[in-house]
Amino acid sequence: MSQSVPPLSEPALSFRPADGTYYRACNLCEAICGLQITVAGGQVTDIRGDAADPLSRGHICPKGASIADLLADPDRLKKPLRREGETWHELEWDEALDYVAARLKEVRERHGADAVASYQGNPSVHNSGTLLTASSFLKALGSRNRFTATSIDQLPHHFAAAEMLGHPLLLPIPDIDRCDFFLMLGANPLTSNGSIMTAPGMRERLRAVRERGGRVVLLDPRRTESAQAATDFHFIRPGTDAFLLLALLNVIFAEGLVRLGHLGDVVDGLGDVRAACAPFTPEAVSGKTGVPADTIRQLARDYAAAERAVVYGRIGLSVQEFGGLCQWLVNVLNVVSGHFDTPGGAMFPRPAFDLLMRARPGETYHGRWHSRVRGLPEFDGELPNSAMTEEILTPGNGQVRALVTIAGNPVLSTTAGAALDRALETLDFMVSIDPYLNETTRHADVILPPAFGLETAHYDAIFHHFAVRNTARYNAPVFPVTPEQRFDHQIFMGLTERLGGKAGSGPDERLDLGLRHGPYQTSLADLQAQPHGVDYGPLKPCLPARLLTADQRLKLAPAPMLADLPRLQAALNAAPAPLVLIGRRQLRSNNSWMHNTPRLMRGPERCTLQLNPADAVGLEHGQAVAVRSRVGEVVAQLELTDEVMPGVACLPHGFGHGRRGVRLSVAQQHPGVSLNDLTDPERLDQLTGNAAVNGTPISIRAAAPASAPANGPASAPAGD
Ligand SMILES: Nc1nc2c(c(=O)[nH]1)N[C@H]1C(S)=C(S)[C@@H](COP(=O)(O)OP(=O)(O)OC[C@H]3O[C@@H](n4cnc5c(=O)[nH]c(N)nc54)[C@H](O)[C@@H]3O)O[C@H]1N2
Ligand SMILES: Nc1nc2c(c(=O)[nH]1)N[C@H]1C(S)=C(S)[C@@H](COP(=O)(O)OP(=O)(O)OC[C@H]3O[C@@H](n4cnc5c(=O)[nH]c(N)nc54)[C@H](O)[C@@H]3O)O[C@H]1N2
Ligand code: SF4
Ligand SMILES: [Mo]
Repeated sequence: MSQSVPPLSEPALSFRPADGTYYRACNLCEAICGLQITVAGGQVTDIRGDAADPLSRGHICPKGASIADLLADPDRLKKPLRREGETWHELEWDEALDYVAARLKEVRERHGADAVASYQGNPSVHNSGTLLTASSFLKALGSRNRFTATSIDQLPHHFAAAEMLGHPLLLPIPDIDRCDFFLMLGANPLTSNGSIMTAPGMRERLRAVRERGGRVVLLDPRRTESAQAATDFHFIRPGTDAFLLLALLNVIFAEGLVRLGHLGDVVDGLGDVRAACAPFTPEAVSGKTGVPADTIRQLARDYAAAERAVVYGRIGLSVQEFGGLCQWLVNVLNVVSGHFDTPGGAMFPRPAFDLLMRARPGETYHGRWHSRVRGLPEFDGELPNSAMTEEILTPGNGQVRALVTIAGNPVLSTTAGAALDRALETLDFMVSIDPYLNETTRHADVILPPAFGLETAHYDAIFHHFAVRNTARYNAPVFPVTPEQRFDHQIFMGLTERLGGKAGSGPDERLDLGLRHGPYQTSLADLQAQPHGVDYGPLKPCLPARLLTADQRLKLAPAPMLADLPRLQAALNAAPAPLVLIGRRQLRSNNSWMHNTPRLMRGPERCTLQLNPADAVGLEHGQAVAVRSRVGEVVAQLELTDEVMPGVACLPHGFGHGRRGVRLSVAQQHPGVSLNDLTDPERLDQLTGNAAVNGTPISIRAAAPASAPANGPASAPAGD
């Protein structure tokens, strides 16, 4: 697939790339597609998939084809800004870094290190500079109030990996290219392009499964784009997957289908799992899940019998009240059916830059401290982001008085965003490291905007860990930066030094060192000489050698999981809410932050509330409806469709750009409303602390159309 790109209108680039063809990995999502970028007359004239990339093999999506637009965006910031009241003034970089460091120190000296909180968003892991240098800065800050987007995303995966395998990053990845039975829950890779499964071109990969006679089974409360690529699709009620997974296990144990294969000697806890799933027969869970008992029983048999099969559960299984149990049970299913660490099953990549190289066996990652107000447990150095607002607003020792946001937009991305929006106004100091003046950064005292995207060198230090094939790719920047610009890593290193911390070496030096000592003993120079990427072949079995538990055994039944089962059992008989809300990713979005790219925003209104006609008594397609939850209300346009199952409504996240003071001129023409003005910080997976944004109970009624965009959504008075 290729998409030709018209020349950018009057680019704001004073420094242009030389004419020619450039190869560069896309860093916008987890698929890390290779791109081929043509520059003529100093302008990008074409972007297409790099057919020679051994992982992405020419795949590209509309976002990748628009990646150069970000750099020409007139709203994008290049110099530090300082806010005085409602106006912003430019600062020189040294002046800005000095000022920020001084203010952070002041808060720390007066109120202690924990008074300075941080929030790191998703693009931090898509930028090698941020990924490799922000941690030194956070260490220099020395605060226990560290928040990230992880706890509204994949925390349950890390939790299960840490408990079962000994390290949060030892994540099993579906070996999709060799599997013949792909059982997928709570994921929509045809839209998201895959997550915790770096597998660009999922449409083709799933077609290949079908063409070799395999099956693709999908369970989701919405008949998604990915359902078109499935051989079997079933609706499942939001938040009930743990019951379904236990019932699958129940059948596997009851019918003697357990096979551990080469892991037979290293697995602990098989008996505990057998006991845990005993009460959950297909008949016992069918009413709760909405999946017929016969379907569940047959699914278990077919999956267990398949030679090369894998269960894969992604964000739909994580951002719910039983996220930790779900991700545990996904792993258990793969292990007990002999589909773990074997070709075509769940496998472990071996990246050239291996973040686990220096990991010590037997580390503890969970509950070493707790949040001040609600006592929520830390995981891997972070606290649940649903605790952020209360930590800012609740007076007392350790109250958060200053905030650093890094590549994040928590006002739109985290629970009860409207409340956080107001809470940010009460801070003594806030700094945002971000190229945009958006719903979150508008509250900052200072914005430090980095050079980003095609302006940066890129090696994907994270997503090769999640890739379905072992490859490596390093690319130099495509666009030169102007003397006034700084990279994320320069900002972090500058602040670290000013705070008296140790900045250490820059990202390229760190990468080079890691690559030299990594499994393929390569180097940055080697990779740079092969700009399409290097292929190290398919994934290989590696257990038990790669396990990082203290005794190098695989823990099938960790104590925290078993202890969480009574909570699940109690939910089995609880009456379900009549109507619950789930999210909806869209191909031309990237969470909250790519709505300012004109070519991605063409077409009809996207921020609609989908509802099954059976639930729309007295309401009409296209009308405005007020959607109310325990924490807020928004007004959205109603879209009636049987794509969503009865009892479920669906709204995309990442909209809500109508707030005052935002400088996103395109996004503001399509403001939409924020799903997270409805999600509830009290709804958590109690095991892991992950936010349960899906399954939020709501009610709907007819409403007057939403007020003019400039005034923002009705629910978001947003303290400005
Ligand atoms: N209800 C609901 N809520 C959700 C989700 C959901 O499914 N439903 N999904 C959740 C998930 S999975 C995630 S990951 C989060 C995302 O939550 P966040 O990470 O908080 O939000 P993003 O919208 O990704 O915002 C990214 C910010 O990074 C900036 N940025 C982009 N590139 C760079 C860079 O290179 N350097 C720096 N310094 N900044 C950069 C952008 O301008 C933007 O402000 O949202 C979560 N929220
Ligand atoms: N185009 C685009 N791509 C993206 C992003 C984006 O915003 N836009 N965001 C990126 C990020 S940060 C992430 S983390 C990944 C996420 O990647 P995916 O996990 O593939 O993301 P989603 O498309 O949200 O798919 C989740 C699915 O779970 C379903 N679901 C909701 N609740 C439940 C439930 O209780 N049970 C089950 N079984 N299913 C449920 C939803 O209907 C949805 O189809 O996508 C990444 N890629
Ligand atoms: S799928 Fe992801 S990595 Fe590939 S081009 Fe699109 S945004 Fe970039
Ligand atoms: Mo995410």
